[in-house]
Amino acid sequence: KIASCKMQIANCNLYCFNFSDVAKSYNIFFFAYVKLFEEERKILLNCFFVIRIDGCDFKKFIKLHNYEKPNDIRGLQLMNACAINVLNKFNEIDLSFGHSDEYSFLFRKNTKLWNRRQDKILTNVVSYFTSSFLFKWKTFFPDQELLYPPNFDARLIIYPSEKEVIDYFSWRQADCHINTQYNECFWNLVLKKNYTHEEAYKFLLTTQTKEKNELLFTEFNINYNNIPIIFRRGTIIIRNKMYKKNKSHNMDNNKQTNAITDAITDHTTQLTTII
Ligand SMILES: Nc1nc2c(ncn2[C@@H]2O[C@H](COP(=O)(O)OP(=O)(O)OP(=O)(O)O)[C@@H](O)[C@H]2O)c(=O)[nH]1
Ligand SMILES: [Mg+2]
Repeated sequence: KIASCKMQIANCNLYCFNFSDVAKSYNIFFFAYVKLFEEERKILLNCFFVIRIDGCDFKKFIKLHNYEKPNDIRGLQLMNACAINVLNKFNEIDLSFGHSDEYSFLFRKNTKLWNRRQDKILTNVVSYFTSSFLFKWKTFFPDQELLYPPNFDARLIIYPSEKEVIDYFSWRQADCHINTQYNECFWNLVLKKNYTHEEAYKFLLTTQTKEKNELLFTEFNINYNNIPIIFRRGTIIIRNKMYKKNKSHNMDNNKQTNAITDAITDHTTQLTTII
């Protein structure tokens, strides 16, 4: 492929002298060699893969669009609606998990979608999520004008077995819990005790989980465990209509995904929808 590419580049150099003539002729074959530079990456066969999308500079987006602090249920419901849209569009995603400005989508091991072309799958998922976000904005924020178009980044991570997939989602769930606990403390210090952002940040720098819970309880009369589970643990959306927690899945083609879902929902995550 490379040799043929080089040959065509050499040929192209020869033709450079007559470039305008060639261009005039609109002969596509003179230019088509540039396609050879394109790379087509395929996702490793027989592996799970996760696509994680994340809002770009959402700290700014959330501030400008007057999200409630520390958590805005409208924002999470909008993200969940976009994720359901994605699951409805791409039927080889079996499970997804989201919190804050991020969502992760788990594709099944034997996905055949677009012959497992990585760029095609990744870009379509993130662009569909983003267009859904714009499309559904007014439903969840009827009184807030969308001031500029938000964008999301995306990455695709390949996992060879159920263990890594379960650990991946456990990691994102732990991240959700740590961020929620931190933000709850931070915004209560700022809004109710008039700390500056920097003071609140410095105050929380050395506190551990237990101390944060005590702070919330003693200073603000907040029992962390009473904060809605959607904020503390995020949201899971699963596809399988037949799915029943902790039941055997003999009738099911997707035993692996069900095992993963069982393991993840054991963390008492908010399970929003089974579609
Ligand atoms: N007030 C408020 N903030 C939120 C809410 N959900 C997410 N955030 C904030 O959104 C930000 C998301 O974190 P990041 O993704 O690390 O930050 P980012 O600004 O998007 O930066 P990049 O992802 O690196 O581009 C954090 O600052 C969260 O506190 C919400 O419901 N209310
Ligand atoms: Mg972000």
